[in-house]
Amino acid sequence: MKTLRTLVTASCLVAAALAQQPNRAANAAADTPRARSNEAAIPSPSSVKYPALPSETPEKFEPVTDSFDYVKRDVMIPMRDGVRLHTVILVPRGIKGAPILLTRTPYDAARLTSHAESAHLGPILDGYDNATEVIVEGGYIRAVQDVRGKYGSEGDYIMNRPLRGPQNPTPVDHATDTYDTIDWLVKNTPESNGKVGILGISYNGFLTLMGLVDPHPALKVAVPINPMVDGWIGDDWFHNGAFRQQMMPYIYDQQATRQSEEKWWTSHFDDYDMFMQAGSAGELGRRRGLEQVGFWRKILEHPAYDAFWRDQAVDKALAAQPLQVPVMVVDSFWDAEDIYGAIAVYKVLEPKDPRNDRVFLVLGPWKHGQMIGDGSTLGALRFSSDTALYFRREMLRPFLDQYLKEDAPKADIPPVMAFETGTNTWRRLPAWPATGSSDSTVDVTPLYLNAGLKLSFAAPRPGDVAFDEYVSDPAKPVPYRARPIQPVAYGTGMTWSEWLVDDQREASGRPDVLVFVSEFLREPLRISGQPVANLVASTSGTDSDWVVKLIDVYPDEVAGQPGLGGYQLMVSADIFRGRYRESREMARPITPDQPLTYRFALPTANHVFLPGHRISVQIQSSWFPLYDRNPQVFVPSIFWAQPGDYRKAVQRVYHAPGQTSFIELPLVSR
Ligand code: PG9
Repeated sequence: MKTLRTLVTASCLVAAALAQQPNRAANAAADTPRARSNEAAIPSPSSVKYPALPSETPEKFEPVTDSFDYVKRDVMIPMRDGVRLHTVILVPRGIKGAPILLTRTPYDAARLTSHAESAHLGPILDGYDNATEVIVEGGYIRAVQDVRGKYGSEGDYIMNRPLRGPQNPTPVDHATDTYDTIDWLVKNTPESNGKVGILGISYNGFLTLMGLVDPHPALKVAVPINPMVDGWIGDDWFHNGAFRQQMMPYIYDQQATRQSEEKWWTSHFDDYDMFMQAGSAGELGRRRGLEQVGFWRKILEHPAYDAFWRDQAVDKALAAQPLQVPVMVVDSFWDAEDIYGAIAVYKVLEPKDPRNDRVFLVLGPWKHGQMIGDGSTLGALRFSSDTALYFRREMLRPFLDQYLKEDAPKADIPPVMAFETGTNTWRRLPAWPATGSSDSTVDVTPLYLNAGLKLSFAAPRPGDVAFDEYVSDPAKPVPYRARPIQPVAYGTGMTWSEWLVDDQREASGRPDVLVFVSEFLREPLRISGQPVANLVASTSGTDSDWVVKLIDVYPDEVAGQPGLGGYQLMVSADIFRGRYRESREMARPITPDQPLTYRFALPTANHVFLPGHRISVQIQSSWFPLYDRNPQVFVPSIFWAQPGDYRKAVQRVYHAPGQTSFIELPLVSR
């Protein structure tokens, strides 16, 4: 046996040699004759003869998990074109005859199923896209799969891969991938009862909807939550043609690399400054190399609602499909990302359900995805109960059980469960939009903009001042929230997802925001459905954006919650890019100084303006930097507007007989 001395000498020799070993960076810099001569003095590890000191890390470590209450399987499921998709399957230990709950995702299946290192299923699932109580208490097998081209899966990634057809000439899409996945799961999961449910939020909600096209017979139920449905009209990429440039980092992170390890970088604490410095979204993308990414090139090529967007609108695709699977569509009133999708898809599915027992709708007082978290509050709003937990326990769980478990009772769920904000009450409704009932009617009622910045149900009278005006200056666009403006991010302290309930007082004091206000309400005023903006407006420019916000103005003082005194809650709001006034498919210049009508729907609401409150409507021509600036001079593509293109414009909003501006309110009168 080597004496200790020998061992010590040898190890000192090696340690000394290694200590002189310059690091790789130093190596690169010090590749000089002197350094090279040193190299000759340093023995290569393989030539040093010294007693073994074996590695303490085993060649292959085998976790011992037989104490876990679940069995985790990492599998590669073959699709019909040979591409294999990475899927994590979590089987509660010892379970038999259990249904499978599937979520397909571009956001890393491994991450979504390892929120903790735990011997228990609950903690590893706690987090995005896992309604944990439902899965664990419901005794479900959980399957989460990377879509093709992302993370552990093979194949090519296409953002929101279109269905086979004009935008997808290949024989595969998310419908076929879902079918093939379900087929494999029910054949290779002996613990299952052969029934599969699919659910997901946002992009994963889009993927849930894709499973409804030519569905596998084992697919028994689907729950699309806040789904991406139409990226140009009202979901993530544009709203009525105005580009949501704060989504650029997402595109970069999502598509630069398969593992999404290449990340967009920060350059300003205030996103307002970053986007202003670049000038246009196209220029910002160019400066950051975003044109290497296919989806960004497609966005640049398709600023209008052309076939590229129309062909992949999910509501239009599903309208052409028979309904074969029961669906619960889940919507959030204050969804900062996909506020359009759920209602759009519900509108095409509901007519396929004449017996009112296959298509269900839940409308919650939530931000994007909040229904799987805590639903007690949102920003300054308090809902008197955990509305999200109530949804999971009293709606989602019984709905899934009914279709996935042989012995489950019929769920006691009406066709529509709509939370009524203002009164903080769940309403059980037979249809949506609410069409009234035995003791109520819903009438579309114009709420008019009037002279003196008044709002009233009385139309303007002859002789009233005909319009109000403001100057819209692209050099000082209206911030969509108080500065410094955070990026679209979700970590601790990041409040992007709550911005729709920011206090709108912040904007109301600006000279380039018109603010119309009603009298104090003496009676509750209920709206249930989508308000529709009808503006008669002119611009001195040849292009323009119009932002319309319907706002609940709280009393000057609110007992019990002083911070709500005078609070201006945005109940429903959206933007419209004027160049698409005549046609979404074709941008056209606006005739300057010509009062023209702009009509566009605002997001769904189910809200009561309480007595003592007032109704307000704010109008402005920028919502920055969430939306890119309109140069207010018609250019071929706003993505490439040049600094000299951006011009001030005088905006006029008319409220005169024959030129009335109003909001169509879906008024519920009891
Ligand atoms: N729909 C969400 C999103 C898409 C694109 C940009 C930002 C957010 C989501 O899938 O989470």
